[in-house]
Amino acid sequence: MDLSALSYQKFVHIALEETQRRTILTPLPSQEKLRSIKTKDDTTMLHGLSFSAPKIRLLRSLTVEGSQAMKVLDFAAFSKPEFDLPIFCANFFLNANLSIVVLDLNPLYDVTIQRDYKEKYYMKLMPLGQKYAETIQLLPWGGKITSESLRFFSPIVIWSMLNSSKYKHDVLFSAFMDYFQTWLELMDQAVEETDALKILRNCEAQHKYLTWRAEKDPGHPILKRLIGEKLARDLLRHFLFEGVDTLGTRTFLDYFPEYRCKDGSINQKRSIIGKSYETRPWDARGEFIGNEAG
Ligand code: BLA
Repeated sequence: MDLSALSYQKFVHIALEETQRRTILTPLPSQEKLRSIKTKDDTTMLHGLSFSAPKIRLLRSLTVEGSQAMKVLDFAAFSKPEFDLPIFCANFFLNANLSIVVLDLNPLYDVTIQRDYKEKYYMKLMPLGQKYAETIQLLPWGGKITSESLRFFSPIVIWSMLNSSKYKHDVLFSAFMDYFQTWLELMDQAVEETDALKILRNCEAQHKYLTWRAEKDPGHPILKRLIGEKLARDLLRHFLFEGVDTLGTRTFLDYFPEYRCKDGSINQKRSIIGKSYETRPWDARGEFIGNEAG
């Protein structure tokens, strides 16, 4: 597929415009450093933007564009810990053969365990998930995934892996905007928590999520190849998953001890359990129906 006409810049611009209609965005210092980075191959550019707002700790976007070989969008929003809002997560990867889509309001708490959290946010949102996964069928379940990732996904997650000729940029744009508008509405309605213990729990939950992604996100090898190990690490820890070094003190192995090697280092494999969930592991009511063997 010819990628030249496709760009994720529009996604970012419109999402930021919509956000500004509802709140006041303040640019964060991290965006100055990473506003644009030229890659080693000299044709691809990385563009970063990051903001905070009264209820938002971090709203950031990274695009990789330029060369015809690939396009990437990594867009996420994290609320301040006084709110237990889901994490807005859009990760799109596109090359000539393959397109990968992850779009979700990632739950702060594992919804298969914390039913009250699921009720609070997702019961109302099931029709939204159904719309793209079932009704229009243009973004079908992408097949087996890293099992460990699933606990960070919600019942309305769109996970899709398409060959690029089937890829529909405009459908993805409308799904992205639907999901982001939903997140902005949740933000509007969110009431500040005052219980210090609950705020601490929210903080820790975000920290666990950041710790997972800063270590195991599938985009890392590409970022390292494009900009080198050192800058990629900087980008991950101080930009994409900013907060990983400040919101908590527990380490990756504290949260995910199953990754500990005999010598005490972190197992480099993305998954210990392996890939599973061939089909969508939630039903239309958001009940978990998956098992790891499936
Ligand atoms: C693949 N990206 C994937 C996959 C998932 C995600 C689930 C399928 C492979 C797998 O099962 O691991 C995304 N995984 C997530 C997200 C979470 C998670 C969002 O756990 C959140 C909790 N992807 C990017 C960026 C790049 C990228 C920035 O976000 C590139 C710069 C690339 N993702 C990318 C590639 C693949 C992929 C190349 C396919 C190759 C592979 O599986 O390693």
